[in-house]
Amino acid sequence: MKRLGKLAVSLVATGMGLAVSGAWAADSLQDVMKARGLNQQDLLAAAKTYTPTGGRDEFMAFSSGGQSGQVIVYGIPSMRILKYIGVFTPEPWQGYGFDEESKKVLREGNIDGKEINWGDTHHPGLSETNGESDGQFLFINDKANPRIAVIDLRDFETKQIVVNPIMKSDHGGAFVTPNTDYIIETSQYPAPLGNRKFSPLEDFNDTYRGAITYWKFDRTKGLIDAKQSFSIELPPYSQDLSDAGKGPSDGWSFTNSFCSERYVGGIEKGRPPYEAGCSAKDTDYLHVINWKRAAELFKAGKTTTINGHQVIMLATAIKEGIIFVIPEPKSPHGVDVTPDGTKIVVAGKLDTHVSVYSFDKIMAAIKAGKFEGKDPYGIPVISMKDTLHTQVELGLGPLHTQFDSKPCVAYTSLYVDSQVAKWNYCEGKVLDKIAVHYNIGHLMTMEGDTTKPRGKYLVALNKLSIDRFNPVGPLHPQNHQLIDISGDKMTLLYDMPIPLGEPHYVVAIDAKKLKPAVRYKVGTNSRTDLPSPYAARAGEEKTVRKGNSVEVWGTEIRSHITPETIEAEVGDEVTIHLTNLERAEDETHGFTVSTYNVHASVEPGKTVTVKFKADKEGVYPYYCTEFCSALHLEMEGYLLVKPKGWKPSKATTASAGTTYTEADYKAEVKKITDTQAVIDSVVTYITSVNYKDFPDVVSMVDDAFDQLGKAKELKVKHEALAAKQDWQNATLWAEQVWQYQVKTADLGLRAKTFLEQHNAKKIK
Ligand code: CUK
Ligand code: CUA
Repeated sequence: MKRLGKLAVSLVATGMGLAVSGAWAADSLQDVMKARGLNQQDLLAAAKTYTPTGGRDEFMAFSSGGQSGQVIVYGIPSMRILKYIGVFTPEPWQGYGFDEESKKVLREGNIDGKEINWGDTHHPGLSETNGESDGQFLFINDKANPRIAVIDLRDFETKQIVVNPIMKSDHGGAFVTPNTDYIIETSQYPAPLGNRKFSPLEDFNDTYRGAITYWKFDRTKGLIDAKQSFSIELPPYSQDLSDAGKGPSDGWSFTNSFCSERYVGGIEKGRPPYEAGCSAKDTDYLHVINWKRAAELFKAGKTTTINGHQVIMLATAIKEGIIFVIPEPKSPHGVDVTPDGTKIVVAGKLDTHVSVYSFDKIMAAIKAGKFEGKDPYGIPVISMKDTLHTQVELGLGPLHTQFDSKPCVAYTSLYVDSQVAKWNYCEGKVLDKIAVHYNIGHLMTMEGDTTKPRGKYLVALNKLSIDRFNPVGPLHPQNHQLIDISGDKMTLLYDMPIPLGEPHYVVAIDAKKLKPAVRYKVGTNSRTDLPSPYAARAGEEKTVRKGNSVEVWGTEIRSHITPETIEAEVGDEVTIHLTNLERAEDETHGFTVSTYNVHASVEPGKTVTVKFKADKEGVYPYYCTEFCSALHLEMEGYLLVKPKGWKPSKATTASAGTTYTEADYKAEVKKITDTQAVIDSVVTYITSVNYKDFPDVVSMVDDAFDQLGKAKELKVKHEALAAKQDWQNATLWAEQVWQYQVKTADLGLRAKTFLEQHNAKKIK
């Protein structure tokens, strides 16, 4: 115990700035280069990405987590992973799917009453204001089970999952309109809309359909408003990706497709396989849709209700002149509108070209009523030749396109060639190419989907990594390669393995635009952002027994869970609400109960609930799962599940194993006095500088004084017990005073270090 007192003293000494002497005595730069086989180019790349301790990244990237059903957050250029956000899949660290508040969100993703606990995330989309990323929300789709999730970037938590009521799969989501009025989701594999009934493949042309959904986003609520959302019925092509028009093309959206052959496979019946039947034609169809007009038709009620959802039927859309198609070569993948909104870029996977369409020419053809015919469903077909701005031969397997801050400059991934092509879409010429490793899918530039791309960096999302990393078995990580695009020539900077599913797309935003909170208002349900009715403040904790339910309103604060025991009988429903009372940054507590499959992450201010049936009698320890303080391991308690009607056989009082004497009490008091001296010295330092200018420090100091306040009350208590010569209890209560002191000192020292590192100024 004395040692801990000394520990506090030594912490102060380090905190006071007794710097560790001796410069870094390692090798010279030349030695390191030689030993590690690095050349000048490597060093330059390292210098461009290396971020020293405490350094921040210029951009933040949000990557789909592919089959992990999550979102991966990392910094650019350091490529350091910062967070995995649980979205369609339970994520235990965040308690996602293990506490009641998050389960509610996850269960919004049930389909036909069935729990779906995985997702295939493909396309994250950041909210926009006037066509620019605003850093408020992130949306992402689940291709396997047609769903869209909403993530609030104030706390990087998933707040909503909406199920598409008429589709069976989606791929073309999530793409936003320039003011995030709508989030676009497009089906991939055609199926009968809405109904969950069987329909034979022989009836494919008549009963199977694609669709595009425009989800209305309510920015003030931060939620999709399903009632204000609508879809348009589409032919049974495999609609792929979409992009919203911007600037001159705002109000329109564009969707590419493949398998417009409407081939239904059947190799088992001796027919040629899908891949042949779905790529036989030289062109597929680019869908051109006037979504602003469509929204008016929806408001005017020109819809049919399918599975409770409003759908503008294809015949209506054609009649009202809101849908057109243009041939596009060949089995294309992806469609991207240029930042100025004047052109639309489509890359055909099986064509060596990218095709650049002119929005003006498309509008001119529509205005003139100049069509080359109709598709099999009666949609007017605008001719490719009338609308092409240019076609550029880039290489094999062009897929996705992103844009630079430099005018007319675009980057397209070449899947088969394993290259990125840099090219000029105005003049139609190739500018540069760089090899990537290997088989690139999407690529991404900073804010490259917006009206104001930021240039600087490009990330290649490579499907195969093969030999790039230390082998980890047959399942390889993916490889995100960072490429410097600031000069004329692209240069490769860094390989980052992604060890969590297959990311398809990633979006990045200037880190300065993000303003995440560091704590919640005390008592917040983080999933709704509303005050939780289950919050408890210090001293308000209670356990209520009613029938066969036991409900606990508890709190967590260093280093204590209130209550310390929960008693229940076999078969009881146990509900435990916990509020983290901390204000200090990063003082997260966790909570779990042995064998009941519950877990909560309780960040400062958050209120969460875990719930389970105490179905087996026994003794179940519960504890805080985050190493939150020196006495973290002591942040514990017991759930006692008694057999029904159990009565103690004798009057029992819980007793500690050790007995304490007057000498122990005196040693305790001495330790308190020593530690108080440490605290006083820290307080003297903190109050001698402008600590009030640092909100983070103010929170820490508030918390520290709370802890010390509790110590004061207990001083009276242990002294009274000592006066009665109850050395046992006097010693233990004095020890508790010291516990509060340690926490105060811990916070005080952290505040002091923070102030020193941020060059706090002397004020007296
Ligand atoms: S997709 Cu996977 S590489 Cu789903 Cu956008 Cu193109
Ligand atoms: Cu709280 Cu560990």
